[in-house]
Amino acid sequence: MARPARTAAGGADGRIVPGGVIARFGDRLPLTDRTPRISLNEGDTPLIRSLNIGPELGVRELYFKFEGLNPTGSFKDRGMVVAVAKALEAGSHTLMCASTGNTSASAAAYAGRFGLRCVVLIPEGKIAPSKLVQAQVYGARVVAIEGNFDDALEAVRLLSESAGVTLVNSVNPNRIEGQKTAAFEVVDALGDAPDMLFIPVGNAGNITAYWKGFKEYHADGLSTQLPQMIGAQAEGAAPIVRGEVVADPRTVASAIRIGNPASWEQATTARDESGGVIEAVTDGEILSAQRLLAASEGIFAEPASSASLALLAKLSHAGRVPPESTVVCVLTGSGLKDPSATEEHLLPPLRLPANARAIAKALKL
Ligand code: AN7
Repeated sequence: MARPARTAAGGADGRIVPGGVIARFGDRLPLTDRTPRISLNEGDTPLIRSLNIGPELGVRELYFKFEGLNPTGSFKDRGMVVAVAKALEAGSHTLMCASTGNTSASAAAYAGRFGLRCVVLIPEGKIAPSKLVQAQVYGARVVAIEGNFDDALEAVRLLSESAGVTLVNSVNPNRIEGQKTAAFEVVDALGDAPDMLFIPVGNAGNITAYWKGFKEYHADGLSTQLPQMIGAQAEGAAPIVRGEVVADPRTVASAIRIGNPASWEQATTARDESGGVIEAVTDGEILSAQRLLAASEGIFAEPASSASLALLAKLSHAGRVPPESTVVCVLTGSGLKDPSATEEHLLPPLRLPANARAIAKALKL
């Protein structure tokens, strides 16, 4: 299948070029003639070259894959569009998921657009308020359970055994298929795979998907190498790092507050096949990486996303990132999703009278 031009909307003739992951990468996705070619124009996110952090850390080429610019503000849309297309093809009437927030927002958006019912289970009081608002405004039925994400996932696995209900967590292989397209975009943009890819790890679907994507492109001769996969977990929610389930995961990065990742084994396979590591960063390291990214690169990513940069900073300070490396940090979601975690570390606004001279004086202009 020919791949349409990268521009989101329209060529010289003003025609709207179909956008989205299915239009652009359909030949690498599990589609049939009956799969509807749906889209919310997800994917095609920018790979932003670092201006300041790379040189500060002594990394020759550092890039940020900013997935916060997807239609619902996170990488989940790439996988959701494929999972929903396949659910429509199968004749499902309901999407169901457990979520720390972003999956529910994404599922709800596609359900609304494509006429499906959506039910999401969230851990009560544990998801960022903006993500809950998103799920609600897109029209999902939100059920808050007493328990954590892992409990919610267990429940939806059972509930989705009913006919006509499709589970759209990343245990659904179509989610992984859609999300692997981010790896394709990284290779397309760089002309080859990077040396190292830093990525936050929660339920571990995304690290699984990127690794699959890199391997597929490499097998087809579209890259000369494979990256080391470097996964970042939050210290209070680091089951893979510790090698055991965390019964009561805790971290400011609510998106990755997960104690028993569904794709645990696939994540360790990605780590081991690629010669990478999965390590933990503290909440303090996550929040300072988030502020650094915003203040010195102009990119506002949510705390979970900033874990990838936090781990890069940690490893490079320890001399574990060769200076000539090409490094990509995946920034999985927008900072606007979860500003509350950040607010307490910011300078409050200056309070002044509405008087230009007084303002100029206070600011030493
Ligand atoms: C911003 O929405 O699990 O390792 O239910 O929202 O593939 O789980 C979100 C996960 C990283 C971790 N960054 O990805 C959910 C959910 C952000 C996220 C992850 C999530 P996975």
